[in-house]
Amino acid sequence: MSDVPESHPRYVSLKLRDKIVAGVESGVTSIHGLMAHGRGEAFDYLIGEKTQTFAIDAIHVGAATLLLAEHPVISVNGNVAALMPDELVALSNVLEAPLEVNIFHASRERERAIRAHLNQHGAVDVLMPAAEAQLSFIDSNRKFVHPEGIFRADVVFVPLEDGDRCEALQKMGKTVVTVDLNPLSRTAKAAGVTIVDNVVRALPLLIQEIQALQDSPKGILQEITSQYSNSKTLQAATQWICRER
Ligand code: PTJ
Repeated sequence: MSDVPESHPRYVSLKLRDKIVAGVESGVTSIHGLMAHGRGEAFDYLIGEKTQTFAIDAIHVGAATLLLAEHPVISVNGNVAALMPDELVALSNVLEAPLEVNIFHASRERERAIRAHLNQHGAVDVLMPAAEAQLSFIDSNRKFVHPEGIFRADVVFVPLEDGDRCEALQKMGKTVVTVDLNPLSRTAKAAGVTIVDNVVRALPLLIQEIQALQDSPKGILQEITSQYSNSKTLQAATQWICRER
């Protein structure tokens, strides 16, 4: 870890970089994760490094969607595991949804390192990809899933994705709730609900929103989801980024 002084104007951002670097060093995060993080940083800069209203609205809908799910599953890759292990476990507990390791850059060792990392942060059971359950419409390593996890899920929470699997999951009739700082990405466009925000800000807010909505009648949750348009959210985020300041 670098010794960034708290007084540094980019303290928060630099600490996040430290987390990703630590993730790479401990075998949790792929080396490619550094580039993905940098791309995220650039978009975060453009949205003012704050959770904007388009994200707050999507978090509200994402929470309702996850609460309505019969079999929600939380997909975990090397970046989100390094950044937010405690919050992933908290989300899994509040939703009573399993965490499932699913990575793009194939590595058995890294899958095991992610599981061990989640276990160290309190996860009891972490589902792992299995050869016998494969997603359709996708050729990458992400096609291998757990038969009782993503394979059977009706709603999958997929923070920080690379696009292909999100499209495949949607084609298979599953709903994807994602967090992606880039409103132009394939994931953002293919998902049912896209939270355009940094996962480090969005995840605590999503957990709070799920707690706030969890005793709501099904009809109220259905009303929340039925009024949502993901393309309008992406349009709002893109307009926000492009507007003159
Ligand atoms: O662990 P693996 O092998 O599954 O690999 C994970 C990464 C993220 C490396 C892999 O999925 C990948 O290459 O993703 P992409 O195609 O770079 O897409 C990542 C998306 O997440 C981009 O649209 C980024 O803008 C966005 N992003 C990066 N960091 C954050 C983020 N979105 C929200 N919060 C972030 N902190």
